[in-house]
Amino acid sequence: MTHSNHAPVPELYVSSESAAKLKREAGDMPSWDLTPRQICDLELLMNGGFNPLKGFLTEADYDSVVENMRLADGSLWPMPITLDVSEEFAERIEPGQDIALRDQEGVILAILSVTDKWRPNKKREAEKVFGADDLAHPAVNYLHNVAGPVYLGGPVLGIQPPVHYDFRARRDTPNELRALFRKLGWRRVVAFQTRNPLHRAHQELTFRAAREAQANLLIHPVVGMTKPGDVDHFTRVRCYEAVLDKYPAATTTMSLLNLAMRMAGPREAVWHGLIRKNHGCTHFIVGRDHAGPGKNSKGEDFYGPYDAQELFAAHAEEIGIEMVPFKHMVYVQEKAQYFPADEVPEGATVLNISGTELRRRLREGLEIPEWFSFPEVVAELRRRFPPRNKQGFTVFFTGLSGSGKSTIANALMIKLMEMGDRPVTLLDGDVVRKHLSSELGFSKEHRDINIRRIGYVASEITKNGGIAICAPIAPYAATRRAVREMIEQYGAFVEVHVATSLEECERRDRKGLYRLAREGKIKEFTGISDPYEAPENPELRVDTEGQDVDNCAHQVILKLESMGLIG
Ligand code: PPS
Repeated sequence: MTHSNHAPVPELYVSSESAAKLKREAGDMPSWDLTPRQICDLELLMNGGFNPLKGFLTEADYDSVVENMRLADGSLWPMPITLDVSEEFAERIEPGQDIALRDQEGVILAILSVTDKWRPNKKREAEKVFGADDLAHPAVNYLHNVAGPVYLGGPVLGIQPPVHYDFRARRDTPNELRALFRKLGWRRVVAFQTRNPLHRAHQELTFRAAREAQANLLIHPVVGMTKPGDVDHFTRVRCYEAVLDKYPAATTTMSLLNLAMRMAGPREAVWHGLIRKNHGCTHFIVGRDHAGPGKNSKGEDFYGPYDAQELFAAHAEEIGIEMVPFKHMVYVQEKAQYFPADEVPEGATVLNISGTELRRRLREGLEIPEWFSFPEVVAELRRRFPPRNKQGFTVFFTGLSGSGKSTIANALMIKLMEMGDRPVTLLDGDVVRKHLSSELGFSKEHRDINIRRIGYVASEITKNGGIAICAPIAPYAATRRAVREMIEQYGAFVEVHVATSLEECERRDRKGLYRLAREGKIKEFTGISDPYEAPENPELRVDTEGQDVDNCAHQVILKLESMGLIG
C-alpha cells in the first residue's frame, strides 16, 4: 500500500478517431452548457482523477453515496458527482438519449448517455453529505441556490479535456503524474492539499511530513473552485512557485489540481485521498479541520477539528493511501524556529499571525515578519492586496430626487481629484440615464436594472483601482445590497445617505418635478407616488438642511480618511 502504483488509471477519453466522429454526431444532440463546477468535475471524471466513476452518478449510485458513502456496487465514494440541470432542459431529455456536454464557449468536451433523470431530495443530500441543511455551508448554499433542480446520470465518453490557458506546464493528469513519479524514481510520494498561500509554517510541516514518511513531496493545490472569498489561484500559484524554491532540490514538486472543492470536511478528506491515490501518491497530509467550511448559522463549527482525520483513518486501507496527520506548527521566538505545537519547550514564547491578522496587516500596509512568511510570498500578496489607500473604492450616494446627491457628489469628485492619487469617475443619476440607461423608465424593474448597471460599472472601476462615485436615487434596499456585494469583492463600498427630508426636497423643487408629480403629470415619482426605503446602516448619513455643500462633501472626506481609504 505504501508504494506508488505507476500503472495507469483508466480514463474516459475515446481514441482520437472516435473523438472526431463523436464530435460530428454530437453536433445534432441536445447540448448542455456546463457550469464552472461541472467543468471541473468532468475534467477529473475524464482523466481518471475520480476513478472508479465512469460518469455522472446514476440515481442508485447517488442514493447509495448520500446514504452510505459508497457506490451501489459497494466501493467507497464519499461525494455525489452529479449533473444538475435546469427544469427547461430536463423536460426535453429522456433516459436513453445522448447529450453533448459543452464548455462555456460551446466547445464539445464529452457525451453523456443519459440513463437516469431524477429530482433529488436536496435537504437529505445537505444533511447526509454536508452534515446540516444550513445555507451558511457554501456547498449547501450552492445546492439550494445555484444547482439546478433535476439531476441527469449516466456514463461519459470523453472527447477532449477542458482548455486551460494559465499555468499549463503546471497541470498534470493522474497518468501524467504517475509517469513523472516513475521517471523520477519516486516510489513514495506524500501529497499536500491546499487552497491557501503557503507560509513558513506550511513549508515546515510539509517537509517534516515528507521526512517522516520517507517520501518525496507533491504540493497539490486546488485551482478549480475553492471557498468563496479565498485568494485567487493566479496569486496563489505565483506564491507557491516562490515557496517551491525553498525545499531541498529534487525532493519536491508541484502540480495544480482543477478540483471544485465542496468544503465537506470529513467526507471531503476521504474524497481528496481517493483523488491523490489516483494521481499516484502513497501518502496524504490531513490537517486539523481539513476542508472546513467555517461557522454554521449559529456561529458553531460544522465539524469537529479532528473528524476528518478520524473518518480518513477509518477508511485508509480502502482508500489505498496512508494518512500523515498534520502537525500544527508554531514559531518559537527563543529558538528562532518552528516546532509542532505539542513539542514547544516549556516557558517558550510562541508567535503566531492568524489569517485575519495577516489580512489586516496587508490592508493597512503593516509589517509582515520574515519568521512568518517568505519575502517573495509577501511581495506577491502585497501586489494583489495593496493597502486600502491604494485600492479602488465606491462612494454610493442615495437619497430622494433633489436631496442634493449630485451637488455633493460633484464637490466630492473635485476634492478627490485635487488629491490626485487615483482616477475618479462620477456616475450621476441623470448622466447614467442619458448614457447607460436611456431606454429605461421608473418602474421597480427598470430602476433595479439601472442600479445594477451602475453597480457593475462601479465594480469594474473599483477592481481596477479607481474611485467610483455614484449618485442615483436607488430607492430599494435589496438592490443597494446587491450592488454592495458586487463591489465589496474588489474594494470598499461606502454608502452615503443624503437624508434631506421629503418636505425640504419638495420645498426646494429645483427641477420643478415635485409640482408635476403632485399634479399627477409624472407617475411613479419617488417619495410622492413611489417608495423610498431609507438605508438603515449607511456608512454615513448627511443632512443638507442647515449646512452647505462644501461641508457635506468634507464629511464624506473625513469618513474616507477614517476608513483608511485616503491619506
Ligand atoms: S433610480 O430610481 O435610482 O433609478 O433613479 P435615478 O436614475 O437616480 O433617476 C432619478 C432622476 O430622474 C428624474 N426623474 C425621476 N425621479 C424619480 N422618480 C421619477 N418618476 C422620475 N422621473 C424623472 C429626477 O430628475 C431624478 O434626478 P435627481 O438627480 O435624483 O433629482
